[in-house]
Amino acid sequence: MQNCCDINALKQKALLVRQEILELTNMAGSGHPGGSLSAVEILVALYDCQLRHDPKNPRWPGRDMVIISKGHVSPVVYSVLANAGYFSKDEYKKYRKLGGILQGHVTTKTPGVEFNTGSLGHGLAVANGLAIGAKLLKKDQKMYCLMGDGEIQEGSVWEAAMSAAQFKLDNVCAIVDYNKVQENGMVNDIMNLEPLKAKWESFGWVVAEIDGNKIEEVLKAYQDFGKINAGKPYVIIANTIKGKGVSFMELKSAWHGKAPNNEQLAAALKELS
Ligand SMILES: Cc1ncc(C[n+]2csc(CCOP(=O)(O)OP(=O)(O)O)c2C)c(N)n1
Repeated sequence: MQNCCDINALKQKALLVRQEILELTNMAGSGHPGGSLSAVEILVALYDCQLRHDPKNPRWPGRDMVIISKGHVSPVVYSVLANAGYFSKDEYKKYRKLGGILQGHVTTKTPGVEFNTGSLGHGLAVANGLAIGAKLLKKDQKMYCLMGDGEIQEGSVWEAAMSAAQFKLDNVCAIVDYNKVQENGMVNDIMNLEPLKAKWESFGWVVAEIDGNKIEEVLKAYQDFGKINAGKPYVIIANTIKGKGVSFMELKSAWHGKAPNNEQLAAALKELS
């Protein structure tokens, strides 16, 4: 387990991760910056302050596990993992290249990635299975699952939500990156999720609803996990902004799956700094 839970240090880390998301997608000429930028604080706080893990020994049997169910947000995942020490940043050069360990959607080729994802809607069921396994083996392990708001329109997510409550999986923490935008437009226009908190509660979950781009709120939500949800699964509804930090990307579905060109990269980095 590693920790640097100083708020200013975490904010600096978040800034660095945002810069790397933009650089990685620019270098590859493709990728998913929008839903990566929204999830920065969620993953920085998780890996730096909450998770029991050992980047030098990614398969340590006692570790907590993270399933990146919205597997297209590989830029934020790779930046957070590299900065945690799972692998060298030299690998960035081969992002989205054949033969590299950093593929466009996350795979277990990458140290620190637990499960191949990309086809949306499956991660929560996987986290549930891991959580049941940990309970059967009487291991104190926690399972985290990051999902998108467009993703949770999938029916399979709600089957998994039901079963987590049925099996009393209080070692599962789902995180919904509620950035309000999916691939082709606004979530509310395509398939409205509201009332989202009441939906999860009615499925038997304990819900924390927060501003997911405020590191202090994200930390508090993680700290409550395991304390206030005895016998029930826990979900963090993280209200975020798609494209957070880059004004011309914010809340624009056009930046869901498009890389910035050199000019756009320069403008974005200038704004972030
Ligand atoms: C089953 C499935 N259907 C469609 C896609 C194509 N797809 C990739 S990302 C995406 C939008 C996801 O939206 P959201 O979950 O809100 O992601 P975020 O905004 O956080 O990036 C879609 C439809 C997919 N990967 N899997």
